[in-house]
Formats: sequence, structure tokens, C-alpha cells
Amino acid sequence: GPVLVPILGDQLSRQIASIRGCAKDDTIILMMEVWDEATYVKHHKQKIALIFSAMRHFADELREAGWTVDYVKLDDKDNAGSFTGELARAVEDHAPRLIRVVEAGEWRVRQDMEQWPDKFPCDVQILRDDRFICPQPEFDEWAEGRTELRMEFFYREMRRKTGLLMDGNRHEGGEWNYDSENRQPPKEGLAAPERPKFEPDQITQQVIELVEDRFRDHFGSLEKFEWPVTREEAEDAADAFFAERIECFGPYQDAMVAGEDDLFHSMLSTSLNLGLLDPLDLCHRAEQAYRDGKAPLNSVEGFIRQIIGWREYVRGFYWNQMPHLQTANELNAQRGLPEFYWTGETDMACLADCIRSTRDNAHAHHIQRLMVLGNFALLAGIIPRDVQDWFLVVYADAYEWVELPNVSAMILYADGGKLASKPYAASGNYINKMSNYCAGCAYSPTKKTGDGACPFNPLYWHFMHRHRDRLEKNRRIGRIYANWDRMGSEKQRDYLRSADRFLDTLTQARSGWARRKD
Ligand code: FAD
Ligand code: DLZ
Ligand code: SF4
Repeated sequence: GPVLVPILGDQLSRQIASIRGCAKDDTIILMMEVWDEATYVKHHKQKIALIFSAMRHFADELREAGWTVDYVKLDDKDNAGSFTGELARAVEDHAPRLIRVVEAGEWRVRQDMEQWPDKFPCDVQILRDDRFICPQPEFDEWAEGRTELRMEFFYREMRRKTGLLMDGNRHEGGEWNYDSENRQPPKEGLAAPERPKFEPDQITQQVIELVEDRFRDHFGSLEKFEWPVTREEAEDAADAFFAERIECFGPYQDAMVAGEDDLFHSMLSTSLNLGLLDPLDLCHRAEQAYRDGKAPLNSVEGFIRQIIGWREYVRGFYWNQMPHLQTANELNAQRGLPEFYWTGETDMACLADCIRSTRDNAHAHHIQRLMVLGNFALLAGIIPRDVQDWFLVVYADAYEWVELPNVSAMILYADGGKLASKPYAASGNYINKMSNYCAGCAYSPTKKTGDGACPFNPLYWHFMHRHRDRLEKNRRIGRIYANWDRMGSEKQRDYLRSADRFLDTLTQARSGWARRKD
């Protein structure tokens, strides 16, 4: 029989290891739209549409290149509903001598995959996903014996390994990291050049109809579907970023402007995670922009750090820390997710805008995820599992390997500080400085307690107070308690009472938004 090559929805690259070295006349490529994957959480409608459309386009691209593709659509009458079930059907149909597959990106799927050698009457080869720069054994070796894992040191290793922004052994410009130059607040009227929008073609339109029909009760809007769905479109999106936006990417990386949903961000995460773009290739192009004098070092270094630093690092961290990362709750957070995360109905202007963008675009940029949506969840003590489900559902770029470390470890400190040196807790002052949200808000960021005070202010002290035992010992945050003690007990009581009163007003989300009840 032939070689059977299953390609999962986030493996849409013709350079993927499972296809490399196969012969066209001896290989059947299997792609599967399955109910299990589409509903293990109730993904944003745009996320499902994006993945199905990109899968269908990729199958066409493979066929045009001469490959044989067995493509199973969601509505095909005999669809078994799961990867393993569909693979069993394909094994019946094609009687392969070998199944050759690249390891799944997510724990859940890899558990299933590891059963395949026992389940099927042919050889099964599970290959390493070499789209990532750092192989897992290399990460595990680096992490071994360290109690704290810090991105910065890992990142330097990746710079040496890839030679990006290196001049022999010297790092470009004399600093490894230019983050301190990447924190400019938005100027009045700050806006970015329009990025290319990709009109849904016929394939995408069909998929959108399918999603409207079959996933009606999922979160999110499908009105504005503008994602690149092919490698060609993704390359166009990257071209536009390198031509028009990378210059300001660095300085305004942490800025937020109401109604400006992308600013100078690349908007390439969905394409990277699907496999339409290659991470290392993007980094080389960024470096070229710097060498050509088209973009400053702080922008280019920042962009490269997000990819060979953060992106590689969270992936290594995920596999290093699973499965307990999923259940870690070191701060013992016990409050259910507030309903407004789904409805956007809150008087807090910053949160309302971030949730609107999330609903309309299946996207929010990094600092919105971290310092608004994440910061609130941290301060309010929301149950990690609830927050994880929300982030996994709502973003078109969300896969557990990248979502979970960012949510559990980066924003919630639920891992007790293995990944982050301190919780990213901030009061309204930070959001006021880095955005124009507060001018249009029912609350005042300068009012500390009582009616009309920005809820982030009392929540910040409530958080610090309730975690004093743990955080006071932390070098990077412990000094805060001197300010708290200096306030005196009356002021402290004001803060705590204001926070409690606010927390009492939160309505918990009804169940059924994130997971199916079946
Ligand atoms: P840019 O700002 O242009 O950055 C360039 C690239 O760097 C991104 O495309 C992405 O691939 C990578 N990158 C940047 N930051 C991170 C990071 N912290 N971790 C991993 N990669 C990073 N990113 C996802 O791809 N999927 C997720 O599910 C996801 N969940 C997140 C949850 C939280 C709570 C936080 C704080 C961040 C999360 N991120 C996630 C990281 C980041 O917010 C997105 O990658 C980014 O907003 C995507 O937009 P962009 O392509 O315009 O990014
Ligand atoms: C996210 C997703 C969705 C919604 N649907 C599918 C699908 O029907 N078929 C598929 O192959 N992949 C899908 N994916 C992406 C997978 O969840 C992703 O490839 C694996 O979870 C990675 O481990
Ligand atoms: Fe957000 Fe507070 Fe500013 Fe309102 S005042 S926008 S709640 S930070």
C-alpha cells in the first residue's frame, strides 16, 4: 500500500516534515475537518472559518502540485468526527504500509496520536515538528535544574543559534534587548497605515456559511473576515508589514488606541501558527529591513524577540510543564469568569473596547491581552481554567501550546512564578498612560477609591494585600508593601472595601459559552 500522510489543520506547509521525502505517486495525504476539533472548546466562529478555509485552500494547492489528497469535509456523510476515527476509515480505504505524521502541537491530540501505533495494522512514524527552531529536548536540557525559567536567557541562546542580529559573537548594537525603547504612549491621533484585507473568495464564503449554520451558538462575529487563508495572501500581509509598519512596530508596541485594532502589529500570528508562514524566514526579512536602513534596531530586535524568543520559549515551556500547567492554581483563584468577557457589557471602557475587537476580529493585540484582559483576570482572582477556556475560544491564533503558557503562567501567575519573575499587576495608571481609553470611560483613573474610581485601583491593592505572604518576598515587587503600610489603616480599608464592593457587582458568566455540555 501507499504512505498515508495526515496533515492537521495547523500543519499547512509544503515543507512540513511529513511530506518531505515522500513520492507523489506513492503517497496519500489525508486532511480532516472533524467535529471533535471544532468543538473541544467552542471556538470563535472566525477561528473555525479560518482553519477550514486555509485547509481547503491548502488541499487545492497540493492537488495542483500533483499530490493525491483525501479531504474529509465536516458535513461528509460518513465523517467519524475525530482524528483517530477518520484515520481508521482511511486505513480501511487505502490500506497504507506506513502512516507518517508530524507530532501534534497540542497535548490533547498528541495523547491520541501516541495510541496510533497500537491501533493500526501498519507502521506509524511520528516526526518532530521542525518548523520550530528549538527542538524540545534542547529546551528541556536548558530548563533542567533551573527553578526559574527566564525568556531573556533562552532568547540569547536562540540569537546565537540562529545568528540573527549577530555579528560573529557580538550582538548587534551592544544590547541584547531594546524593550526599554519600546514603550512609547500613543500620540494624539496615532493611527497606522491600512493593512491589506483579504476578501473572502468562494471557498471562504462556503466555509462561512457552514460555520454560520453549524456553529451558530459559538462566540464572535463573522461579518469582518479579513484573514489571509493561503500562503500567497500571508506573504502579501508580511510584505505590507515590512514595507509600512515595522518601522513604528517597536516604539508603539505597548500603545493602545480605542478603535485602532491593529496599530503597528504584524497581524501575522494566525498565518504563522497555521504554517502558512515560516518563523525563521520572517525574522530574516526583519533583519534585512534593519540592514537596509528601513527600520530601526529597536523595532527589528523587538519583532525577532517575539518570534525566536517568546514564541519558541512558550512552546518549550508548554511541553516542559504539561500536563500540570493546565491545572496549576498557585494563587488559589476561585472566582468564576465575569459575564462581560462574553458580552462586552461593562462600563470599563478599556475592557469594553478590547472585548469588542475580540468579538469583531477574533484578535486583540498583545498589550490588550496582557495588561487589560489579563490584568483584570489576575487582579479579580478569576479561576485559571475559566480564563484559559476564554483565551482559547476567542482568538483566531489560539492553540493550547501558545495560549496556555501566556494565560496560566504569564498573566495569572498560576504556575507560581516559573515563567514570569513577578505578576504583571497594574493599576489604572498604567492603562491611562499607555492608551486613550480613560478619556472615554465612566470611571476616573486618578480616583483611587469610592464611587467613580477606576476599578483597577482598588483591585490592585486588594490583590497585593491578599497575596502579601507570597509576594513580599519577591525582589521585584516586595518594595510595594512599604507604600501600602505607609497609607494607614483607614485608607487601606477604603481600598479593600471599594474592591470588595466592585467584585460583588460582577455577574458570573453562564456556562455553555466555552464548552459544550454534551
Ligand atoms: P506581533 O505583535 O506583530 O508579534 C509578532 C509575532 O510574535 C506574533 O505573530 C507571534 O507569533 C509572536 N509573539 C508575540 N508575543 C508572543 C507571546 N507572548 N507568545 C508567543 N508568541 C508571541 N499568541 C498566539 O499566537 N496565540 C495565542 O493563543 C496567544 N494567546 C495569548 C494570550 C495572552 C494572555 C497573551 C498575553 C498573549 C497571547 N499571545 C498569543 C501572544 C500575542 O498576544 C499574539 O501572538 C499577538 O498579539 C499576535 O498578533 P501579531 O501577529 O500582530 O503580533
Ligand atoms: C483548531 C482546529 C479546528 C477548529 N478544527 C480542525 C479540524 O477540523 N481539523 C484539523 O485538522 N484541525 C483542526 N483544528 C486545528 C487542530 O486543533 C490542531 O491542528 C491540533 O490541535 C494541533 O494539535
Ligand atoms: Fe480602564 Fe480604569 Fe481607564 Fe476606565 S478609567 S478605561 S476602567 S483604566
